[in-house]
Amino acid sequence: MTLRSILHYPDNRLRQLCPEHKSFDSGLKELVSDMFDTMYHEKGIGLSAIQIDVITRVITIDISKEMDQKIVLVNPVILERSEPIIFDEGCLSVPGFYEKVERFNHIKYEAQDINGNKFKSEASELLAVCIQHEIDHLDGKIFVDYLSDMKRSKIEKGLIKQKNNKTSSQRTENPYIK
Ligand code: QAP
Ligand code: CO
Repeated sequence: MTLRSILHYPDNRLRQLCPEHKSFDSGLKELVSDMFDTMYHEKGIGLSAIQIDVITRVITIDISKEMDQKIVLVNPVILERSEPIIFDEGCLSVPGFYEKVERFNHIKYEAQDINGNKFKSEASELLAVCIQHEIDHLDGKIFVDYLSDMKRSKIEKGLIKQKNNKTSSQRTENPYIK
């Protein structure tokens, strides 16, 4: 069990374009294991490697209540998109803020699994939205980019304030807030 600290908006490290992931080895298994540990610990449903400062195209997802349906997507690509849907989104890198974002309700996608095998699949609703949200991270995008300047700056100010208000004793209670 290894928890990694999560980068928070507006950290510029979240703005990098992640390169294709190439090594399907024990290093990837360790990364994915740490990502699930961190994601479950923080009560998330999706996490991309860049959120823990690993700049590569790897995503973990689990939208099940029981937290027993792990999905790993390496180098995911969306092949087809359907009608739009408006979804209330949050993000582990934007803690405490949720806003409506327009996404696609149904997608067909391709990815590699943890062993490097290519597969195609489809997703709808929450899972489809989650995949789109996480692929955005791999391209340096965050859901707040879709909001009005006013909403985005409100969130940015709120998070900077949150960070500045943490004393060192509070910091040891929650190691994920820098
Ligand atoms: C992305 O987001 C997502 O603010 C994954 O205090 C979100 O796991 C896809 C979280 C919505 C589809 C719909 C956020 C946890 C988790 C917070 C997350 C928080 C604690 C967000
Ligand atoms: Co996110």
